[in-house]
Amino acid sequence: MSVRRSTLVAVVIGALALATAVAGCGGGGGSSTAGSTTPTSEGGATSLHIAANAGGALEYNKDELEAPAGKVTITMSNPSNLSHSVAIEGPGVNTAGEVVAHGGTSSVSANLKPGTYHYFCTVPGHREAGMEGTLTVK
Ligand SMILES: [Cu+2]
Repeated sequence: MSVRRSTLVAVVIGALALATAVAGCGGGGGSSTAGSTTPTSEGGATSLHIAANAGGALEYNKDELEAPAGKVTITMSNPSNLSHSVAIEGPGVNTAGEVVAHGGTSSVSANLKPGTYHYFCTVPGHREAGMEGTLTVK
C-alpha cells in the first residue's frame, strides 16, 4: 500500500519537475550564449494607494501595507489642508516623494527585496506625530 502510494507521489513529483523544466526553458530567446542576463524577478510592479487624513490629523488611512518583492510604488492622495508626502525607508532604501498640498498626489517607488520597510511623511514633525506605517515585502 504505502509503497504504491510513494511511487505515485514520485511520479507526480517527476512530472511537475519536468513541467517546470520545460516552462523554464521556454522563455529564452536563445540569442545569448553565456546564459543568464539576470531576469528581473516576476517582472510585476506593485501599486499601493494610501491617503492622508482628510480632517487634518497627522496620519494615513492605512498603517500597514504589503507587497511582493520587486518594484513597489506607493501613491498618496492628499485631501487634507496640510501638506504631506510619502517616503520609503528600510534596508538599503531611503527615497521620498514630493511634498504636496491639498488635492495633490505624492508617489514614491523603490525596488524592494523581502523585508520590513517603513513609509512616512517627510514634512517635519509629521512622522513623529504618527504619520507613518509599516510596509512588509514578501
Ligand atoms: Cu504629513
